[in-house]
Amino acid sequence: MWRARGALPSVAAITGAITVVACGGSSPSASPTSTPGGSCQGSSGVASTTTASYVVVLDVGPPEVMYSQDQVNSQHPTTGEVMLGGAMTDVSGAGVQHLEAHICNKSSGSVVTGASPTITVQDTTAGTPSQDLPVAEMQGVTASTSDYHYGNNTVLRSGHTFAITVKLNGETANLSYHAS
Ligand SMILES: [Cu+2]
Repeated sequence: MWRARGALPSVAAITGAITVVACGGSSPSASPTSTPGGSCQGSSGVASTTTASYVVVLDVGPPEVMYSQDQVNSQHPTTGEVMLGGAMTDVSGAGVQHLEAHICNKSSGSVVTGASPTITVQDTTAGTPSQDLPVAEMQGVTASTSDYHYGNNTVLRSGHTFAITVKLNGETANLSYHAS
């Protein structure tokens, strides 16, 4: 985005501040804060889709060891995730998975942080009603904000297919995941 220094006539010649708005025209006024530099491309995910404004990448894996920021500061873990908001659901038993949704602004690629998406999970194999996933915010203990994501632990029964719906600011991302 920035012009090379060599292309500028001289520092003294730049007297007026020029504000370059990268994507202001497409940002809704109620947009949550986001952090430039992050990317949903940092995670391959198990499924991904786009809405009008966002890229949503779904990741599913085994439960992570979760830490508070204080614990990270004192224990210096090298794996696991730090809780940034919300709370993890106390689920246990077979089929417990860590479900996470990474959300980025489609226009800029920046990671959407501090938002309040909703996530619902429906077992389409069993045909049971969709359930709300309590949304916590977290990121890998050694990761940057590029890993910031929303999600929780939940039971995803092996052999079943799940419809996972992420909604943010009136936009809906429909994703599918088959638990092997
Ligand atoms: Cu997580």
